[in-house]
Amino acid sequence: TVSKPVVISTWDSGQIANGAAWPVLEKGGKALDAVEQAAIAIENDINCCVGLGGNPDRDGRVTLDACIMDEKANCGSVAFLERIKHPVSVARKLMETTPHVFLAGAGAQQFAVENGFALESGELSEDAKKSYEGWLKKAEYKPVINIELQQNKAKGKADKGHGPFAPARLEDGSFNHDTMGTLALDANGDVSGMCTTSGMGFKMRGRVGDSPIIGAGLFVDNEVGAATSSGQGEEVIRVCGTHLVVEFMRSGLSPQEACKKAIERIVKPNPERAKTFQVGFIAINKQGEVGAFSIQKGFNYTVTEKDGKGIVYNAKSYF
Ligand code: SD4
Repeated sequence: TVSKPVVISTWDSGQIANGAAWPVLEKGGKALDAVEQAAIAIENDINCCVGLGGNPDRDGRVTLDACIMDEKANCGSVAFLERIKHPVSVARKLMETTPHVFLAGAGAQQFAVENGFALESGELSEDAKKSYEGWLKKAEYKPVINIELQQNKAKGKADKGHGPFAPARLEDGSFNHDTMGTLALDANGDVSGMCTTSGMGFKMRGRVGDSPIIGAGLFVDNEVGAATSSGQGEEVIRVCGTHLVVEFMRSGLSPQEACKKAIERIVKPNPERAKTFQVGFIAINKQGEVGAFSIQKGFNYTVTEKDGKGIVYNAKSYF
């Protein structure tokens, strides 16, 4: 039996994304529209890692990466996009109105403005300003795994995971990962997905992660299912991570087994080094089964089906 509709998003902040996707799916709407609504909701939210409120690059500017893919293998991506509030909607516009699939930087911004997207001020959110000032003090460039979990532990607080509910903003400016990826299977049985992020906080200017790259941050194949990722994008790009997850599902693995095998592929060449970064995958198949797997503990995801309630699950992990 196929369970549908269903929507799955990265992190517990996926409750915001799924909450916006569900009304579309519940009415029998398209997975593509549902995942775009998920993106808009999380891009409107002020949080460390998605949208214009997110952490800036090391030069103090917020640069956004995003993509979207539908059941017909149509896709659109934008990278290194500045001062535009809804990068996934720009990616969708590109997908639907041009022969291209990927625009970057000034050209992506020009395309957005020409298509009626407002050019925002480019000012940092209060939170981002604080994080950036903190980061500038040391300007160290070192990822810390699930840092706010560790901080919560140190403060004797319960582990709350990532997300706008427990923002991964750090006074010393260390950064963490909280990209929003959303996958939906609609009532018609079609799959679509999106991925949106401000990328790695305090990244080098011009750095692009996995999130806008089809096959790395997101992949959809309507015969099989879809996958999306969060974490250190460089490691996902190296193995074409989400394409790999979908191919593993095609060969018969469940979404969770497929995510696990893709994580193993990342870890295998250098398990010692893999201890120093986080990657998490989520996936959905055409039966509406979902799954996830990460390198380190602390990755979670939100699933919404039937009653419309977003339930948060902890992913199993390699270490
Ligand atoms: C990136 N994968 O830019 C993204 C970062 C991320 O939560 O997941 N942030 O590498």
